[in-house]
Amino acid sequence: MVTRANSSEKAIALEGKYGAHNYHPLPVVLTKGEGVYVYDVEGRKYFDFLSAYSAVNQGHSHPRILKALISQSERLTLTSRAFYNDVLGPYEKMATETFNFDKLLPMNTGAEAVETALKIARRWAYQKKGIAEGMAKIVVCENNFHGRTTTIISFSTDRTAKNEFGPFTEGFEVIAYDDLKALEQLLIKDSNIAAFLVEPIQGEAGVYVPSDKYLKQAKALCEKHNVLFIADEVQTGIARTGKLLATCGNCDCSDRHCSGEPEVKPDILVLGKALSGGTYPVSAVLANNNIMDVITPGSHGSTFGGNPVAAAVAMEALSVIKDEKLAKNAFELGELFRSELHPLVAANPLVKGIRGKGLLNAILINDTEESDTAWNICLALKENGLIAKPTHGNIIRFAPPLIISKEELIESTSIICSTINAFAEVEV
Ligand code: IF1
Repeated sequence: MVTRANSSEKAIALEGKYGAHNYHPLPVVLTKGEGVYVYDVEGRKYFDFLSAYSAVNQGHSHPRILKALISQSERLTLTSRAFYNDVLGPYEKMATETFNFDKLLPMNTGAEAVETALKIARRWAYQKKGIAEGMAKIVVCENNFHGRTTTIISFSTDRTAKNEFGPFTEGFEVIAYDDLKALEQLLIKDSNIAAFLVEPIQGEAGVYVPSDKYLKQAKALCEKHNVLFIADEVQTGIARTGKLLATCGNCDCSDRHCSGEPEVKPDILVLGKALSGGTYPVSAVLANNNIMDVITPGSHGSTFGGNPVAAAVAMEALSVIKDEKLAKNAFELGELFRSELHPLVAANPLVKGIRGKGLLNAILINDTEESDTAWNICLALKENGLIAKPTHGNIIRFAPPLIISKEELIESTSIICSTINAFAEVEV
């Protein structure tokens, strides 16, 4: 029987007493989500401008995705991969055709999918590139975020996420993000490089959008040096940045929403989060046969990876993205969001800048990373009916569900502008 806290205060107290303190949530207790809105226990309504870190791109409790979740759950939830099931194959076919790869390896969380991609890259290096076993190295970027497992934090540069969790996994080289020279120098110097793992936009680091040519030229350097290009699109994928993928549009580039920059096709693509529309943990690794064929029976797996519910939900979640043209909406409303906030950036000294692509944006608060200004602004936004969360101190990420309408976006940007302008008056 489901028990619910009947007040926000009680819910917060219960989590404080009985839950590990691995987060410092904004003091709001949510009990319902619908489209772009979430509701707290006392019935207050908010625009959700985090979308569970871009997992709820299709909107909260999308009816079509829920229907797939419920009907599959009533039929068959889990078989393990010891046996076949009748939805995994159709899902793998749909997803590989959608993203234009030969094969898909299904996992559950983003971190598991990143770990899987690292294992595939290492084995490819030994079997296909001829690197001596145990010597493969993978290049990553400063301020990366790829998950929380011990191997992944081994190459993190975020002390909070890494400190006192050692000993760490070896075989990683860290270079500056958006620095082609650093990448080229390393690829020339070290013949044991198996792969380059990169976020097309660094989400957690503060929505860092690299220079236009970075991804394409980084991919070209990888090709030149026989190094795999691994795109972590767990957060930027599934239409969030105004294209189906931040790296590889794979859409009809005649559409206005695809700004037409040439596609960058990763060797290994990592997806998660909105692959299920936020209803279930679903992640995936996609690659072509010459890379994916290093995975043989028994060499990798997961109890829940590729389960029937995940497959059914992911098929519907991807269909919703296509049918509702959410990449186009993200592109157009992302442009509107940034233009609506430009006057605030120009006029208010508290806001240093705005950056982003599609509906993955962030404003830079004119204060130190250690300050609580961004946090206090988020508290004020919450009082005015919009929830968002700072990332790295002085940056506030704004990422609503991609189904947001123009009217809802305008209402949201006016909340953001009026809140920050009022805040600045009080602050100053
Ligand atoms: C937390 C951050 C965002 C991701 C990318 C892999 C993963 C993530 C690019 C791992 C996950 C989540 C994790 C969550 C908060 C959130 C986050 F703040 F941690 F960094 F979005 F920016 N690659 N990001 O963004 O996927 O295993 O979580 O399914 O750990 O606090 P996961």
